[in-house]
Amino acid sequence: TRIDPAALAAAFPSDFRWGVATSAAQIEGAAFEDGKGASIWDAFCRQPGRIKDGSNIDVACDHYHRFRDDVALIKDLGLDCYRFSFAWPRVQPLGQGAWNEAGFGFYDRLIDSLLEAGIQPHATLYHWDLPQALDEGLGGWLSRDVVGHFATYAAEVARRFGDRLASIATHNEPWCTATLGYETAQFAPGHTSRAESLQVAHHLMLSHGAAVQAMRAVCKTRLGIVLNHTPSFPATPNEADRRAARIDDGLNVRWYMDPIFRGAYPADALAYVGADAPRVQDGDLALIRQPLDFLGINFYTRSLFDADGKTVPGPGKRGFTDMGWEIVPEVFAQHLVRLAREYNPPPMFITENGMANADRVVDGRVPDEARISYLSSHLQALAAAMSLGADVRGYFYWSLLDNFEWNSGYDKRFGLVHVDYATQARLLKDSAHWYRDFVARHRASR
Ligand code: GBH
Repeated sequence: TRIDPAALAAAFPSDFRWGVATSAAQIEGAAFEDGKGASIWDAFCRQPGRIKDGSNIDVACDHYHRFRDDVALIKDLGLDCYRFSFAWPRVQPLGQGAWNEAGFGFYDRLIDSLLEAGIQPHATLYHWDLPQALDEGLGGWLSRDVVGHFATYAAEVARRFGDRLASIATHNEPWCTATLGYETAQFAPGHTSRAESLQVAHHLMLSHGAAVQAMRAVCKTRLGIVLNHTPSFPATPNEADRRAARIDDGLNVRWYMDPIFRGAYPADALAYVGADAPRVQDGDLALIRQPLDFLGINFYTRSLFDADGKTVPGPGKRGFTDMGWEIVPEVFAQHLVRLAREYNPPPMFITENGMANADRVVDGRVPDEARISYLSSHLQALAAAMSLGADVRGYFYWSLLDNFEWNSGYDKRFGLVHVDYATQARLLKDSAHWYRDFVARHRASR
């Protein structure tokens, strides 16, 4: 059954905002231009075997040089807002000390061109591209010293750009930085220790708190954080599976939500990790628990657990994306309602939601029907969650462009806009046309 876009558009409040999201490392390229320092992802891509297609991010979508065309695409789609990230090593090559004026110049031009096009800029400070010098010199996020360096960087961005940004998020998905970077080695810097990952998670949250405090002193912009939530379910109703899912919920959702909104780590997950628990100093939890103006939620899928750990779900009702992630819009709705009830969070934004699809250009079009149903079913779920009390103010589709999908390289395509990497040609997929029409309908109903 197809969803009626007109009825769906009318379900959203008139001031609801529509956008698309990207991140610096995934699209900018120009990895070593105009004084940019190396990031841990520039280094990770050069280690054999880390990236599935052996690619790197030296060029990516060449957005650094094509940003005006990309802003024109966002305008052409009729969107209200755009979420992007600052590359820390572009503006401060070593992660401490000297600023790189040429790097700031790029974001200055990007923000101005968005504002000229009538698009609200929403920035993220850290979308995984730590300056490599901080990793080599200090041990990266394992070092508590990086907390202070991050706050200094945050304050400088807020001081220069705060009055032109609609919001600033400190971190994108700290769970990914900590777990995939330091425990499973799928992401940079590729370590394999749970104890390290939990210490890193603690430093990430400390750096969030310190950055919010430092930015409050220099700007009036709305401040928040972006968390990735992959709700955990038991594979069967038996007690062992339910316990495994509950523990994962503690390590993924509550490990971040509880310190930020309740001032404590979740007791059950803390007991479960035992000696791997982070070293926490007096005052740390108070620093982490800063009042926030918004909470960004990134939602893609759920995960399933049995007593042995993560397990693959059986054939789902709606199938799987090209990442092998189960398509579960009803979980999206249910989870947002849970967050509203259990945490009473500040206004939420869906800062990412989307799917990878094996897209191909066919006669000058990209027929990505699967993405249209993913998008429309998740928007329907979002409207349902809002009617049940979730206070959500905006939605950003991930992503504007096909781009560098981290350890998967360029093989996975998440964009509304197709990128031909040989020529850098951009082509609106059918889903982009659908989203444009949908947003126009919503605007007409305002
Ligand atoms: C986001 O990460 C990132 O912010 C963005 O940069 C990225 O391109 C985008 O999503 C697409 O990946 O691993 O099979 O158990 C999302 C990362 C996705 C991690 C879902 C946990 C759980 C499914 N999360 N994943 S699985």
